[in-house]
Amino acid sequence: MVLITFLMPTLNEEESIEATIRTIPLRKLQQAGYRVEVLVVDGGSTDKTVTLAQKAGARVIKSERGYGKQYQFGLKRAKGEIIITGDSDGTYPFEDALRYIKIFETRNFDFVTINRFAHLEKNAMSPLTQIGNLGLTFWTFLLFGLPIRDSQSGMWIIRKTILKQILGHSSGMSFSQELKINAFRRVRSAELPGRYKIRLGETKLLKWKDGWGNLKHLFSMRIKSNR
Ligand SMILES: Nc1nc2c(ncn2[C@@H]2O[C@H](COP(=O)(O)OP(=O)(O)O)[C@@H](O)[C@H]2O)c(=O)[nH]1
Ligand SMILES: [Mg+2]
Repeated sequence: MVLITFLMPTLNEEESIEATIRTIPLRKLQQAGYRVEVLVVDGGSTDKTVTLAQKAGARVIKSERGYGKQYQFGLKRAKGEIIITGDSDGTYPFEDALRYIKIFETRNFDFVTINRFAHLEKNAMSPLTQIGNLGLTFWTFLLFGLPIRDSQSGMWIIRKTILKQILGHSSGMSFSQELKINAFRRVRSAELPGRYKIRLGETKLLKWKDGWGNLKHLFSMRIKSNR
């Protein structure tokens, strides 16, 4: 029986963590013959996130703070042959996991990323964040030729056996684009359309700092990979 790990990073998400875990279609997946692990990588929450995640059935591990650091830490410790990721804020469609896994398996992908812009719910992303996202995606295309619509999506499906080939070095938000660039260059990858819902709780994104940081990261990655 294939084991699937749902992996989420958390940083003070007490308002959303339980609801997010509850969107994982446990029964449907089990009926389809899969086993499920829910893994939360906490970056030092000071609220009730950890307790609530455990109560909702997750295994919680603690790592250094940082979106990238937490993912590096968690991905290596995930037990599943297939890993599905997403924010712990209710925005990504874990409900649709079974459909995505079926596509992943039948088409024999190693890496899939979900395009949030395909079905973006009203008010789920501010106009400024949308512009920032599209700008970063455009530069990812110009610099790396990546044929995707959403370079900043945080919902990925990864085959554990190819993880080492695509893990980058980013400790912050640029982890997401680095992973995609590596994946599309090195393994069998695709982008599939998905939903993006209104966030529960407060955003941790520092729009200007993270946006600018990601743009600089794209250029520095480009320069390094020319060497
Ligand atoms: N931005 C950010 N998110 C973090 C960090 N550590 C964990 N996270 C989690 O990573 C996810 C992404 O953050 P979020 O505020 O939702 O960013 P957004 O989805 O781009 O608006 C959330 O589940 C956070 O709880 C961190 O250091 N920075
Ligand atoms: Mg989010």
